[in-house]
Amino acid sequence: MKKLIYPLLAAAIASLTVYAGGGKLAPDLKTHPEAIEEFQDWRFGMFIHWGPVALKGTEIGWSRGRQIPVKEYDNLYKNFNPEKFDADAWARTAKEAGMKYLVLTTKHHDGFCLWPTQQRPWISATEQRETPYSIAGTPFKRDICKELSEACKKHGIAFCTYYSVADWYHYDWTPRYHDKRPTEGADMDRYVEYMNAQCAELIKNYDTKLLWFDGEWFNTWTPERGAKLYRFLRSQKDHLVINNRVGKGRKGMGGKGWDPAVHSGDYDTPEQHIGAYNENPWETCMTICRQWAWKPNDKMKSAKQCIQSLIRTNGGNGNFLFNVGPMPDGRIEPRQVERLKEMGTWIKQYGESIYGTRGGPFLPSNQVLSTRKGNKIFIHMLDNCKSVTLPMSKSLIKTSKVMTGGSATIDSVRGRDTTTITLGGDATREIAAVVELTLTRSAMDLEPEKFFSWAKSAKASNVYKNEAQYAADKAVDGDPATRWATDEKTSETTLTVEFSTEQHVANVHISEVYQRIEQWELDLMVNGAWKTVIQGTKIGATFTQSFPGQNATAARLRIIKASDGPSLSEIHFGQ
Ligand code: FHN
Repeated sequence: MKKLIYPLLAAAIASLTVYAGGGKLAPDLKTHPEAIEEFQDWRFGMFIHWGPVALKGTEIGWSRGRQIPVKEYDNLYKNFNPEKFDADAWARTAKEAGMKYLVLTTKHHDGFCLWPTQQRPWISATEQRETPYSIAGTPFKRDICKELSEACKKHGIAFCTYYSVADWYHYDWTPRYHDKRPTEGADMDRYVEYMNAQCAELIKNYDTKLLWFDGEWFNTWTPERGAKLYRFLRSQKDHLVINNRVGKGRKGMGGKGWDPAVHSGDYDTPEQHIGAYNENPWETCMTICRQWAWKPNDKMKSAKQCIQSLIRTNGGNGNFLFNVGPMPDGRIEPRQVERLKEMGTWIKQYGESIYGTRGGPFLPSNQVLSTRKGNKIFIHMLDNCKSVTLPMSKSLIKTSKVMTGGSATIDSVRGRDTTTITLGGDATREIAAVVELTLTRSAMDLEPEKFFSWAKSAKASNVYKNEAQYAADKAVDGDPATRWATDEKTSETTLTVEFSTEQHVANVHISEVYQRIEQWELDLMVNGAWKTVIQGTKIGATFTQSFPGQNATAARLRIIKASDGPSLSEIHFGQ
């Protein structure tokens, strides 16, 4: 196979090869290899944000001192009595959804504990609460963590625990958040003792498989404390996975890798969007509705959005952690249970292309995602995508089958190291058609060629405020979460993509943001001259068009008319 990796992308990937585990502050502590492999094999999990705040239907933690006065929020537990809580029902819901792990917010930023911790928080510089601030102090009293960890075990779901570093209830945690209490005498070391003791309880009493930290972004939490906590946790249980929010290396919500100098943790955690393809383990966490905790009549994602988000995440080599917010009576909303069942129905049929796979070997595109396992590659073709040309020789393919039904042809473009899959009219699917390719060799060691992105560089005649984060290369970085943007009222502009080597180009996939483009043309640089191959009008969120193939060294999108500053999240070229 041709070396299709490109300098730009190779450098980007190399920079993400980072210290995992304890990071540079604890270089002797590497991520537990079996634990992280097991985590990556799970691919799909349930996130649960729950606590007494469900009584108010506002956001957990964040509504304390905002929509709900601090005193009222901190006393909600006295009325928290989720009589319909049924751990077995929750675990069954996760299992029927096709989920392999479950992460429960055992303590969110509001400090309330969903297990009968023995630790009593400090409520002033000199005074400890008489009793722990936990489920034991509610009318319900039962140990949610115990019941849920046992139900998970019964149903073969890995029980995992979210724990917030930030604790706005505990006097020793600063900074305060919409909370007028003084900070004099707040003692961070004393808080860390409290936190270590609680994490030790979660490990010892509930055998958590993974600690999902959060709330690390405050400056009172330091890289040194993160590395120390990572070391402490691994001393409690070596076969443990810990996310990168235990340290300080995370680069915002973007899941853009991490800063090795201040990093600790075993995987990256992009939030509320699909992370970019990454060799390192990562997981997107996302809400099924809009709020993390339960909110009456919140807007819920469609089955298509839910299933495609799972596919897109797995195609990028990530896990998908999907969040539900149970109601104050202890039930997960029936409509959310139904939506998860719809995901489970799809996964029951095509889970072979999900579980135990890794992303790639082809870079994610708007409509085509690939996963791989052993000597198989699974090509997911979304939104009724009809054809895709892959940068691999057909000679590598031993057999193929359309898992989702219908017919397909697998052709090699004469004299080229490429293979085109064309689905019959009976095979395209709105959510995803899945084509399984069985190779003559392992799919897992398709090293340099696995990135199917030709762009060496991209430039544009206009970039929004000339800001790097909106530069032309964001349209060819394979990350749907980034975009090339232009200044307001820009009605004409040009984006030019230079290929690293001459390519045979026969189709284009474009994903436009906002949909403002009204007239455009696509040119290819053929034998030193621009040749127009498409004259278009609207583009939209997922545009694909084929044209007679040309051998080209560059492509140019000339936007002739736009209603306002155009923006593209991705533009990909295929053979
Ligand atoms: O502030 C929290 C938020 O409430 C929620 O728990 C998410 C889930 O990852 N994490 C933080 C926001 O990044």
